[in-house]
Amino acid sequence: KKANIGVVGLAVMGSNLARNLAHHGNTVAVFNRTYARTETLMKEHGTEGDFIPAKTIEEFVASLSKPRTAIIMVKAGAPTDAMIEALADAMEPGDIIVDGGNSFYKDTIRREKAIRARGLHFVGCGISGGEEGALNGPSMMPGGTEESWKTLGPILKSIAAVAEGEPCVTHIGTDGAGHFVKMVHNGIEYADMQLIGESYDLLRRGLGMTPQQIGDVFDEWNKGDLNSYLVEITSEVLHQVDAKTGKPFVDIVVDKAGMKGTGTWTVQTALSLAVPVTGIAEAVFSRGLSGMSEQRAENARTPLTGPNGDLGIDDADKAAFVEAVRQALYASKIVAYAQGFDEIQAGAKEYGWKIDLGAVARIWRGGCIIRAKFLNRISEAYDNVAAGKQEAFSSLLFDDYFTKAVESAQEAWREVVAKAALAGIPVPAFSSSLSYYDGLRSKRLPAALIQGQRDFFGAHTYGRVDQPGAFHTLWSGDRSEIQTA
Ligand code: NBP
Repeated sequence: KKANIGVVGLAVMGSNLARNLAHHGNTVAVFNRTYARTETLMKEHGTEGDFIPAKTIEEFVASLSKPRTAIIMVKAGAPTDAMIEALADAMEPGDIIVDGGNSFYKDTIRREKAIRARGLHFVGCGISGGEEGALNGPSMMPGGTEESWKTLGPILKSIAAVAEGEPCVTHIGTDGAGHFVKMVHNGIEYADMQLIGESYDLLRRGLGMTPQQIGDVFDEWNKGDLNSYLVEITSEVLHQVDAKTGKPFVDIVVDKAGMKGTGTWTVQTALSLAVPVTGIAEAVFSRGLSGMSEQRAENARTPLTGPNGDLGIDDADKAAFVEAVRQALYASKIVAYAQGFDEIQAGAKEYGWKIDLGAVARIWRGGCIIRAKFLNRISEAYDNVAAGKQEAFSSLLFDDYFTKAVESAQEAWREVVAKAALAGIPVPAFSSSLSYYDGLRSKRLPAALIQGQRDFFGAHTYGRVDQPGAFHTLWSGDRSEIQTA
């Protein structure tokens, strides 16, 4: 018997994915550079389904049925390149190499081109959900050719998370489209986590609530519009008590946020595509600020002055402020997602991908870290446009549902941002999202003045509101205007 799918790289992600595949009736060829890992998988889980272990890459490829399909789950970067090369050498035209790691989409574009030139298919597939997702159902974002999707689609559908009866996987687009969308997914995850963090800070420092009490608030929030995996686990973390000290867990953790780079990629890419993803950028910057050890140590010695973080809200008014924070969180979250979808749209335009944004929102409803009820609203909005039931919108903020949601939340949103500023509590993601919203709403922006400055010092020219063309004022001469185009 031959295997219909193979997995290369049997560390935690690869072995969980291989087991998930085997649990769903696939015959799975498995290979790892160091054979001991393959033996461990067979010993511990070999009876869970049909596995074909291989000692060499040649043996592995020979055990696959055609078109041979193999998912690589090794360390990103050079190891992934090495395994792609080894597989391409051993495979034949028509076979399919899948990279399931967290690769940068530009690497995926490069690899796809090289592998296509050899007659094989290369699929960069974003996989979200971590170890748990790999084993029990991830959300998957494959790129690559339509033809490869014919073989790969049913296999991935067999192991994907299921949300409202639908598997959380869709063919995103050609070459690097899948990894691009996975990158933005991670960026949105950063923004979402930052917004939740700011909400916690406002309730903790601003209102003096305990982590337990705030955990209860998140439990409540999880029952409404904010229902999501991240809100759910936030409550779990806040309710956790440190066994050693009896203190709230959140108080014994060093307040320095780590990051592995996908958030940074999202922002760098957004900058190069000129898409303002302020929520994601502020989230990345805030993690950066938390890690500025030298500056924070200096502040501990000689504190910068300012208000102490107390919002000065009477007990009787605290519940109303908690509700205001919930609304501010919801409105800011809508902005962050709208910006993320803008980035996907800009990427699609730049690289010629046809990405179904409604389908992207749908496959994020299960298996992945940003799974949330709210994604139903996003998929509905894009689906309505696709079905011609609604006019196309340039930003999710102009979709009727979201326009109304922000409209009803905005008074609270403004109150929260203003009070946070007065109390000295940093809310970079809340406030930048609000500024973005107000920027979009503004009939006139100070960009006109900036154009004047640019023309003054660099003769960069400007457009006129009353006439087409490009103009320059002779600033160092008689200040008359000339038309340059
Ligand atoms: P690691 O990223 O820790 O990589 C370990 C695997 O890479 C082992 O199988 C190892 O083989 C293999 N490997 C290395 Br290292 N160098 C190699 C080389 N030169 N040639 C062949 N194989 C090599 O594994 P992981 O944590 O399971 O993650 C796998 C992929 O999944 C990564 O790209 C990671 O970014 C991604 N990931 C995704 C998520 C998610 O939520 N989507 C979570 C975690 C990881 P050996 O046994 O012989 O050393």
